[in-house]
Amino acid sequence: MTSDHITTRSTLGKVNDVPLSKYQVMRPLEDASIARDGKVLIVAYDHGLEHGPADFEAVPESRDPERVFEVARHDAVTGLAVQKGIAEYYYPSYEDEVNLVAKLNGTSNLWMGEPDSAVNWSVEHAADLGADAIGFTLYGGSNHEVEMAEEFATAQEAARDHDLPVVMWSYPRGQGLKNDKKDEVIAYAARQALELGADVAKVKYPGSREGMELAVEMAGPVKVIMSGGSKVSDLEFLRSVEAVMDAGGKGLAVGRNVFQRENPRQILDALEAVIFEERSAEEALEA
Ligand code: FBP
Repeated sequence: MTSDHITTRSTLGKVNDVPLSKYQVMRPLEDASIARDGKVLIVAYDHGLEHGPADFEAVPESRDPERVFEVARHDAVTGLAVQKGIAEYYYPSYEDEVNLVAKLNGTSNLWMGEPDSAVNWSVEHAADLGADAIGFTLYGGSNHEVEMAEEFATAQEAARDHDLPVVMWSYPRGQGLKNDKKDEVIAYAARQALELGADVAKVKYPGSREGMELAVEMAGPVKVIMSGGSKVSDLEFLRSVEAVMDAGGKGLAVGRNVFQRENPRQILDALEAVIFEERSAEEALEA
């Protein structure tokens, strides 16, 4: 959204009567424009780059970015994560209705090397476009982890200068990792987000509430949100989101489980109930 919507340091006040430091400015997620009641529901739509056209086959209308921008106008959605090109073409028409999460790095599926992600735009460029937050992938465990962490540091510090919250797509993967969804691995991913200075850690669902609790504990003040994953049934998906919220998670960043549905607004209604109204998956579906 426009700069009027971005929280400024002067509005952030104090924590425990101690003024916030320059580096804590965006930590209270409650004050960020990408949050509602301290929770986050980001629609991710960078799949055309990350996975290619195959992700749009199930619902061909989802090829059209405008359809997803329209979906992101839903009240429950606190941000839309897209790459630079989509932001440049479409965001100017939606800046009053949609919060932009500028996904700074990303790589196509055409290249099969050790996990890595090119930085495709700068924080300055994203801020010029009116971004409300930045998103950045870190593949911990990849042979490219060191370079990616250095690139993250540059982006994170620039984001602090622009008062933009930092969402880390924290996805351990690489030749050394046999199971990237084990509880300990997801907890490590959440911890990396804390250690490296993210405000929000987007991690894969480890498969249980207990696994998510460990990740939340490891992340300390960093808000942990679940990464959507491939499309599953309404009930299975909502139950995983419910487990994440019960574990102390703060929401979700989701792509395929929204735009691969014929009626994305219906699942967003249900997600609103589970994330913001603390309803169960079953209640959300009955509503
Ligand atoms: P989904 O909800 O569709 O899983 O999207 C979340 C996301 O992180 C996207 O931002 C990204 O394009 C994709 O997952 C990456 O998927 P993968 O884990 O297969 O690389």
